[in-house]
Amino acid sequence: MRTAIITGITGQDGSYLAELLLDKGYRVVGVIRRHSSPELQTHRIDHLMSNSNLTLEYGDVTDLPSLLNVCKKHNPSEVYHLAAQSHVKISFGQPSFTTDTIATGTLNILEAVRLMVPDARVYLAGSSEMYGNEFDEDGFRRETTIMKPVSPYGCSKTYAFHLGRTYRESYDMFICNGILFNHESPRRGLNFVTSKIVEGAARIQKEGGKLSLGNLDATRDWGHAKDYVVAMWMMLQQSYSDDYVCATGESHSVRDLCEMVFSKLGMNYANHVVIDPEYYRPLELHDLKGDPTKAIAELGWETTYTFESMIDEMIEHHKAR
Ligand code: NAP
Ligand code: G4F
Repeated sequence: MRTAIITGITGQDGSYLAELLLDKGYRVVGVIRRHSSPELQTHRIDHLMSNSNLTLEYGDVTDLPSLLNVCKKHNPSEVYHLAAQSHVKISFGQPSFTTDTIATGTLNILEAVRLMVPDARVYLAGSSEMYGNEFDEDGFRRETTIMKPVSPYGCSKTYAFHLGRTYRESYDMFICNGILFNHESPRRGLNFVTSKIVEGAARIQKEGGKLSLGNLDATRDWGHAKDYVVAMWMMLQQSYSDDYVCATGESHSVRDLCEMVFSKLGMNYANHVVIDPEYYRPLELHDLKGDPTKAIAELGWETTYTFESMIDEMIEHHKAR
C-alpha cells in the first residue's frame, strides 16, 4: 500500500486530494497544526475521519523537527505540500508569517524529504500569482512565461518554485511544481472572492442587505478544485518530474461573476454590491489566463467542470446553508 503525506489537508485542496488518494487505495497521513478549537479545524475532512487509512499527525511547516518526525515515522512514497497562508491580500498585512509558511515551509519540507525519504516524490503548490502582471504576446501565461510577482504571497511562492527546481537538479529528487490558476469549490474559504460573492448573494436573497467588494475589473481563470487535485496526483505518476500550468484557458472578471451569480438568484448585482476600498490591494494582479497545453499533452489532464457548472455547485451549496 502506498503512503502519501499531505500538508494542508484541512484546506480546500487538501480535503479533495485526501478523498482522491483514499479512493485510489493510498494510506494518507495529514499534517495538521495545533488549534485551540480542534473541533472546528477538520470540518472539510470530517467525512473522512472514520476511514482507517487516514492518519492525522500534528506538525507545522515552520517547524522542521515535526516534518522530519512525520517523514521518518510514515516513510511516504509521495508528499503533497499544500500548506500555506494562501490569501494574497492578507499577505500584505502579514508578510513575515506568509514568508515563513510558504518560503521557509517549503525549504523545511524539501529538507525533511531529502534527509529522511529522498526517493519520495514531491508536489509543490505553485501559483499563477508568481507571474504578476507578466504574460506572453497572446495574453496567456505558460511554463516559460517570466515571473514577476506583485505580492508578498507571490514572492514567497516564486522562491518556493525555484527552490523546488534547484533541489530537483542538485539532488536528483523527484519534485514537481504545479503552477495552478485559481480553483474554487463549495469548500472555498469565505474570504476569497468567488465564495464571498456566492455566499453573500444567497444571504441577500433570503435577508436583503449589501455586499462589500473591492476591484470588480480584475479577471481570473477560475476552475474547480476537484479537477486540479487530479493534476497534482498525475504529476507524481510520470516517469520524470517537471513543472506544469493547470488552468482552464478562459477568464472572467469579478464583475462578470457578480452578474452571473446575482442573476441566477433573480437579482441585479448593481442594486446590492457596494465598493469598499478596504478590499483593494496595494498592488493588483489585473488579469489572469493560463495555457494548460503541456498538462493536457503530457499528463492527459482534463477538466470536468465549466466555469458555470462550478458556480452552480457553489450556489446550491450556499443556498442550502
Ligand atoms: P487553504 O484552503 O487556505 O488551505 C491552506 C492549508 O494550509 C490549511 O490546511 C492550513 O491549515 C494549512 N497551513 C497553513 N499554515 C500552516 C502551517 N504553518 N503549518 C501547517 N499547515 C499550515 O488553501 P488551498 O486553496 O487549499 O490551496 C492549497 C495550496 O495551493 C496553497 O499552498 C495555496 O497557496 C496553493 N494555491 C491555491 C490556489 C487556489 O486557487 N486555491 C491556486 C494556486 C495555488 P489550517 O486549516 O490549520 O489553517
Ligand atoms: O479570490 P481572491 O482573493 O483570489 P486571488 O487573489 O486571485 O488568489 C487566489 O488565487 C491564486 C492563484 O492565482 C492563489 F495562488 C491564491 O492562493 C488564492 O487562492 O481575489 C480574486 C480577485 C482579485 O483581483 C481581488 O482584488 O478578486 C478581487 N476582489 C474584489 N473584491 C476581491 C474582493 N478579492 C477578495 N478576496 N475579496 C474581495 O472583497
